[in-house]
Amino acid sequence: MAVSTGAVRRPAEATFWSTVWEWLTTVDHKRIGILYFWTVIVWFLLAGAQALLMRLQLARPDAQVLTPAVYNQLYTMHGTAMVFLVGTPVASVFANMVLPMMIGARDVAFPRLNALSYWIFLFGGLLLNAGWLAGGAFDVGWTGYANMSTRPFTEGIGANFWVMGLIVLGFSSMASALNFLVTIINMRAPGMTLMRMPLFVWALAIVFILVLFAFPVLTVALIFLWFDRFYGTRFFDVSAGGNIFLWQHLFWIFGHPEVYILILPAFGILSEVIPTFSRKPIFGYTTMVLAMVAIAFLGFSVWAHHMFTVGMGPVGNFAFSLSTMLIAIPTGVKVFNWLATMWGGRIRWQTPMLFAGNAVLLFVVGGLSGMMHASPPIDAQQHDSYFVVAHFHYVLFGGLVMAVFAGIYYWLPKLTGRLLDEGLGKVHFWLTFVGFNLTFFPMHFLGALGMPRRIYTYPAEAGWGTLNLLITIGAFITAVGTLFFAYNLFRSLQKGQPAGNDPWDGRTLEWSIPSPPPEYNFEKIPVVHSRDAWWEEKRQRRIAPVGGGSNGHGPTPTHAQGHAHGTSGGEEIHLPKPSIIPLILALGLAVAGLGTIYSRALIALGLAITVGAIVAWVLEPPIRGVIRSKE
Ligand code: HEM
Ligand SMILES: [Cu+2]
Repeated sequence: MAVSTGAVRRPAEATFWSTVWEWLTTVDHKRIGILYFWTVIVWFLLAGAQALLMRLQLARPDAQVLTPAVYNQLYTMHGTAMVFLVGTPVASVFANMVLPMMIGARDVAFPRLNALSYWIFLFGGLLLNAGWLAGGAFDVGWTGYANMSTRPFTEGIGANFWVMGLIVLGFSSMASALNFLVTIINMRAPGMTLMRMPLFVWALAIVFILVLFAFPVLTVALIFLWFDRFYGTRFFDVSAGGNIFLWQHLFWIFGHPEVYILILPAFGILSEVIPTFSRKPIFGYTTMVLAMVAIAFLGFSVWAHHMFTVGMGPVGNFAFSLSTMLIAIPTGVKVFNWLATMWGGRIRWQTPMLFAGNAVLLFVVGGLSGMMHASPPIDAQQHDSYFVVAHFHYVLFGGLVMAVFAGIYYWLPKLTGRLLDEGLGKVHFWLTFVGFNLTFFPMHFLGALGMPRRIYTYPAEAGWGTLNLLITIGAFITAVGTLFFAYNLFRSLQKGQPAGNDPWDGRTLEWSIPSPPPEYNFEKIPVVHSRDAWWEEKRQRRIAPVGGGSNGHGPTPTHAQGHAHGTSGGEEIHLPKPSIIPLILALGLAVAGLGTIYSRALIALGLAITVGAIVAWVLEPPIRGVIRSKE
């Protein structure tokens, strides 16, 4: 094939620094996906360690492991990190890892914007947590309720980092959402109509729409809070005509759609893993799509169920209770369809499927307790108790994180070319399953017994000691499971079995190309004739599922780069040019954010870097070369 510029770098020249440079400047969605992946893993481990510290303190009554001040910072930053640095980016992690391949595209619509999203995510996360180093982290809970978070109630610098960190992170989520929406709308392979898209792609498309509508509301709330803290406005101060409920409304108008931003990617993962391992097409594809659309719409009409106890009165409470209960219907449809997909299937209980089946089970437990506090009088009992802590961990850890584990065991081999170990995976699974339930199931009882959330200790007379001890033991069992997982990840990079193109007998297009895929994914863009495009193609050609990388009959022969065949046939493949500018732009934003806390000069410096980077961005050519596929 003809290479029109000499810019295609040969891997043989790679030194340590050239490799670092390649990662810093990469605009390849797969590499950005790997960067996202490891960053999220690190935040997950850190936030998990914070949870363990809290559990040490709560293991016994009247314990003195942590001071109350540190306990408050820990639950606040654990919750914030789990929501904004682990859960929210899950969509971007998996979108980058596999979405373009699933729709038969060579990359995302805007590769440099994609890199920018990642770098903003990295710097935003550091900014958010910088309070730990600057004298104390934020400490009023991940919900940041104003007035509590305004001065004089919270003077600490940790609050400033929290607010500014979240404002910066919002840009990352929104840029990523826009990029992937355009990618999904414009870059699907020929023949892939909307109703032939994998459900995972549908789930993410809906998530990204939710992000675009929900995050701006949070940003507005955060800016109000910032103005109250720094510039003397009184948005949340009743004595000055402000509104004490304004924050709660704005936060939850963002916050409830946010929980669907967290859980829909998990639904998407389940809808791919379950059919593959049940060897059946998904049951009720159309209803699955409609259910997700319904959940997304209804999700914007339920926010005040977080506020049943503030005194909205019976009409308000009734309306929000009703809309909340309605959401159970489409959610039930999805659970029913997953079960119906498994029904009668020849299920292979490999690690991805273990985690997927388990995610469905635990999500149902969390959904049922959610339905309980959808009723205002019941919520009045459960509000701010450990029952709520049990509920949202069942949804977020039991539903989301378990599904994410399924997705990692399933898809990471596509990117690294190496499988994770099944034995270690099963140990990880069982320790997590047992530890998780031991940790979070007893919390329902503690809540019913009256233990409030967000307390740093309790007296022995309360009688909560035994359950709390069990919970702490459970948490450490879960942690041991997580260590097995981390070990499995590192081990697979060196010693993992080669994955081959299609280790699971997959159904979607990413399994038709090599693992790891070439930079441009598809040498030839596939033509799609049905749902489960790759699976159908295999059935029609009677190709046996292949491990070991020798699947010669796929639509995409593997080697392409750099060989000059001199023919003019084939497709043109545009290779995007690596760029350092996204990193610099993100750095500029973070410096400006830091400046809003420390000094105006720093703001000016940050904005100067940002503007300079934007100008350079516009001037830089986006393409580094064009190659041709073989005819
Ligand atoms: C073994 C793993 C985990 C343990 C032991 C754990 C433990 C805890 C504890 C002890 C609290 C504080 C409860 C309180 O004092 O009110 C808490 C709060 C919280 N956790 Fe976890 N957690 C774990 C995993 C997760 C995961 C995976 C997520 C989400 C993806 C998550 C999200 C939250 C949130 C949002 C809060 C609320 C923070 C707040 O009240 O402001 N946790 N967790
Ligand atoms: Cu909600």
